[in-house]
Amino acid sequence: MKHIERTLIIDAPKFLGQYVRLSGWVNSRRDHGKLIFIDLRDRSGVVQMVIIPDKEIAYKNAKDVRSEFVIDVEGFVKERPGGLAKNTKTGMIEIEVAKIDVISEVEAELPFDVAKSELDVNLNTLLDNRNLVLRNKKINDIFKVYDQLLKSYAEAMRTAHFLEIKTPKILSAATEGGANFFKIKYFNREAYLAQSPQFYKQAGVGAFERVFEIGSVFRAEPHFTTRHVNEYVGLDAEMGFIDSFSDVMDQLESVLKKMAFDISQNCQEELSEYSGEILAPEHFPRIRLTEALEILEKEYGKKSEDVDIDPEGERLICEWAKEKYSSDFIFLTHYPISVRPFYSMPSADGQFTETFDLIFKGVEIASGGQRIHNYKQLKNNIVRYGLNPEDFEHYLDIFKLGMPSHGGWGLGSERIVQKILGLDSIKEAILFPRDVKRLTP
Ligand code: AMO
Repeated sequence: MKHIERTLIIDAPKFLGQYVRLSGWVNSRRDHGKLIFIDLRDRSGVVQMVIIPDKEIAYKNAKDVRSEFVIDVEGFVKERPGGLAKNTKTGMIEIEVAKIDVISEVEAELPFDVAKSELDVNLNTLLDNRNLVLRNKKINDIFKVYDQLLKSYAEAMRTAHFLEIKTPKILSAATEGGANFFKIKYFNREAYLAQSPQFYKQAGVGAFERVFEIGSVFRAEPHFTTRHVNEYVGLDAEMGFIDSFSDVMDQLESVLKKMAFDISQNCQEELSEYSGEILAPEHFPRIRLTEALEILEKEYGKKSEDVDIDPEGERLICEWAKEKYSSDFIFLTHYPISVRPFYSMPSADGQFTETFDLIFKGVEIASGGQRIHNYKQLKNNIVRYGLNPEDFEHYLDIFKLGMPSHGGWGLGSERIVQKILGLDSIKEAILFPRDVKRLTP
């Protein structure tokens, strides 16, 4: 027979009465003695196929195939008798198979049925069997939402004339300081994995005014939480010639509104599986951190020892914002100098900083603010933070060459997806997550 082109399963109904070729994975197989039914899955959907004994070779092959075998099939698109399964996109048809070729077999014992609509397994099983698990439709769909998120972010940034850059991830010094860096062997020297693109995106402002990056960030945080991993993908941005850090919040707000809009428009099916919804009002509420702490004490009886907010406080302040402003987002502004990095612009009062965190559905998804752009002020601040300016020689160089006022943010991509879909752990929103104990698969 003449070679015919592959048809995607989603398009099969358009070929009613015609002969087509489909390729994919065996989602399930039911042997009814005389008839064999195979549900075939490709990237576009699932379709029922029926194999009758008259087609001897196809029937023999169908007897041998098992779940997850990859097969190539030819057959006729027929109306499905009884019009069953009308709720699926291909439920009105079935394929009467004429020919089955096995492309590859399954050589392993399958630990569970990945075709089930809900995989009733724990997080470790989900992560240990990642290659199989990612084939489950509901889990596969997490990454369709993630894909839309990345696309919307890049589009929003380009529309606002930010240039996309990629910065080095192997550094001679730990960017953000602290203890949460990975030291690596770099030929005969020591090096560090980038804890953020902070210094390089600021350098980007010196050259391009507006830059953004979608890139890996490495944090040696020994945390066992639902919101931390040791490698995540940061959505960073930095913009020059700002009047204040409100400009940065305005820009971030407009990016998130576009991401929320695109996802609710283009990922309706995926959201419905997770009952995900996003409340993104015209203006996200913005309150000072100290005000938030007062609200927590007054409304929820929650006292804070320090001028900072803990995860429980973030959860409660989001509850408050949802009730008062119908918003899943809230900006907390003006963090004290003691909890912000040395490059943060101090406020006029000398106690607080021109910085913010953005909290979404109970979790911090972004940090940002205005940066110090004056060389002398920055150098003095490094000393004030008990750091050695010599360790920041190359970073300080940027500020000797003329720098505009500027600010930016770091936004965690996986936390957004986790929170939109209501996933218990951030790790479910990552293809192959890395945590304290996990370096495989
Ligand atoms: P920060 O350290 O707050 O700021 O990080 C910014 C955002 O990155 C995400 N994030 C994480 N996601 C998963 N696992 C982790 N371990 C993790 N750590 C952080 C969060 C967080 O809000 N240079 C500054 C940003 C800036 O000011 O531009 C920075 O890195 O969503």
